[in-house]
Amino acid sequence: VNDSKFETMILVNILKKNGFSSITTATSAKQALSQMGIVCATSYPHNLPDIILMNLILPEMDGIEACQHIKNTPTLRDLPIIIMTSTDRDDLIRKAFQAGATDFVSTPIREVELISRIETAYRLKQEMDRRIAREKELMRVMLELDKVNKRLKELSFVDGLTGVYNRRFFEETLNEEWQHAIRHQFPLSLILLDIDYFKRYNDYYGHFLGDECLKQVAQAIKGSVHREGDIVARYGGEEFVVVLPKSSEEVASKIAHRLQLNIHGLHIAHADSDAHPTVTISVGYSTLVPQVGMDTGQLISEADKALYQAKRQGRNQVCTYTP
Ligand code: GH3
Ligand code: MG
Ligand code: MG
Repeated sequence: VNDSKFETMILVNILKKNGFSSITTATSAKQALSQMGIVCATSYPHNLPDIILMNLILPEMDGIEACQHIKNTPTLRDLPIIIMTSTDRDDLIRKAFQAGATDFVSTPIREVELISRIETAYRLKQEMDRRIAREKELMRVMLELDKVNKRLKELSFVDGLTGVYNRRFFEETLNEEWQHAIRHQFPLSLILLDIDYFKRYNDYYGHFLGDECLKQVAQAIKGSVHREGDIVARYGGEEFVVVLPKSSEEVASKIAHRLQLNIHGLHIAHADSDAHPTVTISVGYSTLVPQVGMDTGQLISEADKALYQAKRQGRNQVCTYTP
């Protein structure tokens, strides 16, 4: 960038002689900025050079102001700018550096000095570009890793066969809900359910259909609870557990009966069941307002006792815990 066509011609000759073939010249800073597509600091630049060689003194907009423009454009911040100046005014050189100039050469140009400074600036620019590319790649890999970790965590909480939460997730979440219920004195309900005569189902229909049945039952249970915070998990084998935070006994009873009805609604034939010609479940539930000094085992054990009672009374039914 030089307003003297004669000086520019000499400069271009020197550069070409030293192997720089792609050279764009401008007679003013404004022209140079518009060649790069910079209309204002926010406009998107294009046709970018690797290095800008610019006079300090220019008509209209001088080299210092042009430096500021370029450095204020985020995508151009790292573009090296070598200022050419004949001035021996240290204050202007200092200002040019403050405005973002990378280096300066004094005029009249000494070829060896100019080429050495261009090469150094170019090397630095390449190093900078490599570093930015590495940082971008690192960022991309980190985001990818983050996604994979989240997915892994999700998977470690899900039962592989049925797709509902696993026992580990159930235990962790029940503990959290328990503490929450103690703090706020909310009721907490827990439903345990077990498929009736499932061993016979396996024996009669085979393990493969047994698995299919488990999946369908799990999905039907999941589809029976709708409130955010409710948890459906596989407790083990053909037993499932439903945690209902902030839920009264009435709510638990309603959902327990809905579970029984919805499993009925699957109409999965079970020819060897003594309870019903299709797959059924026995359900036990309990509700309590947790107190300091009690633990989650009490709630589980109460629901389990209720479930046992449902089994003993003939299966295919819902029982609540009675002390
Ligand atoms: P009850 O009505 O008293 O609950 O009888 P049950 O036969 O359902 O109970 P039992 O505990 O005797 O048998 C449970 C059966 O569940 C035995 C086991 O083979 C089966 N089971 C447990 N996990 C799986 C599984 O992942 N896949 C299949 N297909 N069967 C399973
Ligand atoms: Mg069982
Ligand atoms: Mg069973």
